[in-house]
Amino acid sequence: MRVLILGGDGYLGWPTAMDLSSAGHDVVVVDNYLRRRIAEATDSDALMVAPSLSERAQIFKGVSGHEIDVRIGDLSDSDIIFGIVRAFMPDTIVHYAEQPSAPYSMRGFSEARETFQNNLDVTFNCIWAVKELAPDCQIVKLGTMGEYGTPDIDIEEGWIDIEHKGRKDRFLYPRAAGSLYHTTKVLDTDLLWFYVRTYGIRVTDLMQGPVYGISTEGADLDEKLCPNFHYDDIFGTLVNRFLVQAVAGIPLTVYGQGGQTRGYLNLRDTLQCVRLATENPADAGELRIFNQLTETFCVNEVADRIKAVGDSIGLDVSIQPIQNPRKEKEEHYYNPVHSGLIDLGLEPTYMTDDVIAAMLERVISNKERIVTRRIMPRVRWN
Ligand code: USQ
Repeated sequence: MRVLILGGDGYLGWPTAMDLSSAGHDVVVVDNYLRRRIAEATDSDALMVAPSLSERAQIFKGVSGHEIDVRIGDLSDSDIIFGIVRAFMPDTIVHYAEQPSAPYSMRGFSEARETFQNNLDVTFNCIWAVKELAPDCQIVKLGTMGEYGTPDIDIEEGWIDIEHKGRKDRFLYPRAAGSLYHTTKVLDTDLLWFYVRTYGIRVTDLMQGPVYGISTEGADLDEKLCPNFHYDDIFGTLVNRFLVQAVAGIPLTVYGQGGQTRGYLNLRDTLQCVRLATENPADAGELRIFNQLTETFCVNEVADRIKAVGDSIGLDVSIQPIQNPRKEKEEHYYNPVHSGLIDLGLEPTYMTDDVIAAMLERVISNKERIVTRRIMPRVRWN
């Protein structure tokens, strides 16, 4: 298939490009390095230095023989995306090209506006490029489990049947996001749904939980191909942050009571899910939604697991709850359905002690690169 990856420089975008290219697909990636610029401006650089996309594509070709075509451009400019879609005529567009940090989106007016404009503009341009130029192309859109918030009922996969005054209908599952970033993903879903039901485009919206991990088949071919592994308060996600804190000897930063529960998955499973969605497209006129997670943990459980494994390999890990910089429930019900991707063939990589130990070893080998001032939260919700 011809696959166009929007946001190909990201933590997920680059490993996805290598994975789909290794699977024999024809891959073009586009990025404007927005995340790199924000990381530099906020002193939030990743643990390992990632070469430019073109350099990584060259290294990847050298070690695997597979070619990835790189374009640098701002996808919020409709001319850029229309030009690329017209020339490449993709069968699938994997859309990751969004500002992905909840804390950054809550930092102030200009960061909120930048997140809002970038994320909605890219989604809007992507929809129109497909509708006008490649109407049979599937959009595989990265959404987030954070769209749903933490309701006191089970979270269905995107849709819910409601009975009201003796009549029944099916609706998008209610959304209640906890940051402006997560809210842009809610708005994306609504936009996609409007264009699906009005113009019959085909879309898969992946409601993904926080991802962790460094290793993938492609990334393991050469150190320079590894994903952008962030541990800072802006782009770092919970598990990756705790791994680095454990290695640096900094007490694990549990926010508040630590009962916040989310659906986690290994980076390797993100690749499986995106490949499954790509190779088994949604029907024309269908907005197919999957909850993309493999297991649920609360923050305290993640901290306890990483402490236990860290201590067993000779690290001295401690846990120190700190005041929660976010506005979120710290004790709540959480039971998301996540059977759709399993039914399509996903084979989960669970967060076993061996998986945690391997990630810790990888961080230990980069220990001298850890910049400890990037760890404590610098953005508060209020
Ligand atoms: N948390 C801590 N201590 C920390 C960092 C986080 O207790 O040092 C807590 C947070 O308060 C939250 C939970 O851990 O309750 C998860 O936080 P996170 O930073 O791992 O995840 P989040 O900000 O929600 O965002 C990340 C990605 C985002 C993706 C989302 C999936 O950055 O792009 O959409 O995970 S989800 O969380 O399901 O919405």
